[in-house]
Amino acid sequence: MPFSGELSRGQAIAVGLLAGLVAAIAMTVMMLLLACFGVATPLVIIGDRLSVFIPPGPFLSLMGKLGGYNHLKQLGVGSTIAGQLLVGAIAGAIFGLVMRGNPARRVTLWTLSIFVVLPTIVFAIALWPVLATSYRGLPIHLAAPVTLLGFALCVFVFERALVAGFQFFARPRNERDDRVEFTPSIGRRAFVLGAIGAALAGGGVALARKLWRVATFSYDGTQYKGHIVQAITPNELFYCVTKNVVDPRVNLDLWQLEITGLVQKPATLRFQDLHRFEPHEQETTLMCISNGIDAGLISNARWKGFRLRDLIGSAAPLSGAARVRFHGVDNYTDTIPIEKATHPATMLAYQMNGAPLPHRHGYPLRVIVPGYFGEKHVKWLTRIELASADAKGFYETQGWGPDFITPIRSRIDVPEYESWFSLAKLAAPLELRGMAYGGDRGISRVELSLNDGKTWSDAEIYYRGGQLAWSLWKMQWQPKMPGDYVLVVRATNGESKVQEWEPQRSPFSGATGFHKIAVHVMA
Ligand SMILES: Nc1nc2c(c(=O)[nH]1)N[C@H]1C(S)=C(S)[C@@H](COP(=O)(O)O)O[C@H]1N2
Ligand SMILES: [Mo]
Repeated sequence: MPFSGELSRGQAIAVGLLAGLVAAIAMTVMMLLLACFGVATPLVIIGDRLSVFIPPGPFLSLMGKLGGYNHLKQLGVGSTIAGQLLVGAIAGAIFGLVMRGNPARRVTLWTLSIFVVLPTIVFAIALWPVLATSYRGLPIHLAAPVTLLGFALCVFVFERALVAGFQFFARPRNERDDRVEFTPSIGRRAFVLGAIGAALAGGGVALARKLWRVATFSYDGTQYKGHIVQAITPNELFYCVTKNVVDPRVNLDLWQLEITGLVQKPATLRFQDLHRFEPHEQETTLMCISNGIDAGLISNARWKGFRLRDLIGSAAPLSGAARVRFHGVDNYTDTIPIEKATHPATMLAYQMNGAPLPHRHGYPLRVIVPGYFGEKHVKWLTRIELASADAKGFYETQGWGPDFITPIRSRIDVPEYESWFSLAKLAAPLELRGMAYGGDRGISRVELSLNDGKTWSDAEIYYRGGQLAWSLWKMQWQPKMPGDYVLVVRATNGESKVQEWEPQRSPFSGATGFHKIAVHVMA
């Protein structure tokens, strides 16, 4: 026996807590480092796993309380880190108590089993559905083992750091001296370990800041509305919604597109292989299911890519194939009926307004499903799976839907809500402008009411986006009298269906109704 020292109960707990905390910091730093390389870590996929259990009602009210989706994500990552540090410190304290009798005992097998193998098994089981996540675009079958390996590495760092940290206290001060004295050196050693922990934490903060700069917080929820609205939304202004904290940056050398499931000829394609399909270009508007009546989670672009039906056709679907399920590299999935998937306007896009698809909009390939809510337009696509039955998508599992076909919508972009005008100063009529969107059925008419819906007159459609895109409208208005005006807009789609409020439609299937604004005219 190298020494006969024994820690008091209190000392064992204190030393264990400190060693556990420092080890948990080291583990968290390892996770942040892996995250910089696009590996999925518990910091984000625990949130992915749990968020599907939050129904849209509580989800929206939570978002309201916290001040938005981004704050919800920050809370998710923050509490995962805090929870990790807490669990690490507690595990360290228990470890300290167990080791108290013989602090310098050699441990490997049982610490490895308890701190590495066991957590990895629990992690694999609890997070099974979200393991296949890769922010570099690894194929699904590789993404899951890489995530698991990354996690095992992180808990291995924890285990090694805990054991080393604890033994740092237990080691005799003088190698030849077998009388171990914990005091007064215990305080000094705690200081040294604490300093190491603080230095590690500093490194972690530096990594976290690096990640923060590329995180989605700066752009998730970007809206496009108001006076800036043009026919085609510039890529950098296009609305954006993502479930991710840090979006994928796909490496084309790792990425592949699989066509699997109920097909006779499953295929795995590299990006360059796609060019054997005939290119196809079209203008299409996308709108998020959560887009409020007056909101800007809607934008329009020209997309270039391939018709999905050409790819599906090349794989020879079996007769039972009724649904097509898309998988993104970020483990986002959604499903559409085969009839919609093989419609000539349903496409896979690799270009947006003439430029390669921006990373945040799904580089290198995304789905475009005209007339369906944004949810179905899966970004960072990596697998197309033909199936017999429906499988709920990411947001659908939360409780969004069940209807994913966009209702008719229109919006007044100019003037702003609660604008004030003075009749005396009006040199020319006011120009009212806005958009109207009819899903994949186009827009045939836009009407405006200046008296809260009592009477209507036609607006001029000055930009016709065609079947799949929004149209833009305008109207000159010369107010005759001062007063408070309530302006309302309503659109008619290409099938003569007039926009309406659908009280029977679930609010989680997208809002219906009319955009109204109040405008005040003074003498
Ligand atoms: N892989 C993946 N695809 C996704 C999402 C996502 O988080 N991951 N978000 C969806 C949602 S909710 C919407 S509204 C649209 C938004 O597309 P955009 O950001 O390009 O405007 O992408 C959809 N596709
Ligand atoms: Mo969305």
